[in-house]
Amino acid sequence: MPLSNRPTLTQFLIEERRRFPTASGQLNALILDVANACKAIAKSVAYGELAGMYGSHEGGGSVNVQGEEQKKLDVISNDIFIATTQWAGNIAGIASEEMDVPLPVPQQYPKGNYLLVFDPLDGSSNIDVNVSVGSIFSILRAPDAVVCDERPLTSDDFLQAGAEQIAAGYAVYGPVTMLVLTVGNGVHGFTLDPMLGEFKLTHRDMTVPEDTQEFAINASNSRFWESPIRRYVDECLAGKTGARGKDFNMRWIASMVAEAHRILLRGGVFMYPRDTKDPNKPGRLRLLYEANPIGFIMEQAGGRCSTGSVPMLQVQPTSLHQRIGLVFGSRHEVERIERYHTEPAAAPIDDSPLFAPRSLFRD
Ligand code: AFP
Repeated sequence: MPLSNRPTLTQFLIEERRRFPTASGQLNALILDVANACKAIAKSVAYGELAGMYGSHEGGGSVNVQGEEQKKLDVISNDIFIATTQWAGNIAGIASEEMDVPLPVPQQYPKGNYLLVFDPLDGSSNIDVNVSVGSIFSILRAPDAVVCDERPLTSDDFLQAGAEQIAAGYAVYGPVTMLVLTVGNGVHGFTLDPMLGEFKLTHRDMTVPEDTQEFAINASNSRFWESPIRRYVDECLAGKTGARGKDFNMRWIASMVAEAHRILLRGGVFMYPRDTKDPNKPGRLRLLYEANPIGFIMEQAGGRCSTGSVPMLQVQPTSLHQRIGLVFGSRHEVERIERYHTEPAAAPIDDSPLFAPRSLFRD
């Protein structure tokens, strides 16, 4: 299709809104503000070292609430998200990976009907080595009492199950910048035209293939995995000669947005499961601004997202920066992993020293 015939994100959103004649327009306006934030971050990422974007915030030693080192671009991206979205009267508050507590909309701005939650730059430990990174966002409804100024915003206002999300999406800053969005009516991908500065619809109704022969997991954690995950990965590695009867390929970018994007386009399964590495961290990824938005996208694209045991979107959050085991991607593979979590009978085979790698019963 010629470039000029492709709808812009604005046109797409206006056409979507026609399905809801009573809608206020705040949601569309907020999504466009988020898209503007992503454009500004894409520009910063693209300039890289030319604009002094690489390296740690404040020369190192600066950590976020997760105890993770903050990169310069983490902080810049967070500031861009806030500056771009808080002024317009579309939101009542913001929560971010980079902020300990939620940020209410400053008094000088009107409050809107939504809460915005985001990871401003996922995969930022890859930024200095020029690997794809991204931004992830989730839009929730704000409680009426907060919108009407009857009470202040609290962290608890953000503790909504993923199924309550109104919209979610991510931008991936790769060889091209793309924005992938769901407002609960399928998943659609927009490519940034760098000359026009416009997102154009290039991928309508994205769907995740139900089957796959590709998986993604950080295998250096294998000794900490629970047995259902070890069983699944062992079976993938056994390939044609094992229980699955087919060979699998493996990918690990260590940038979840980039992995999600690959899986959305060609299938696959991503696992950052709950493990025993650190009893204080049940999983590495965060429920509200990583697992839930990616989960909403996967489910809307016909894929599946789970903690390994239960559907992600049904989990009731208990804290703002809660971590959780995350498995998502091609539906049949995620269902298989969920099934392995319900089949304790299968686990002893993995756990038995007799069947351990390089033991009597394994070659
Ligand atoms: P950063 O934003 O700190 O780079 O973390 C990104 C991330 O949470 C997620 O995108 C990756 O899947 C994961 O970390 C990879 O990290 P490890 O493989 O090093 O555990």
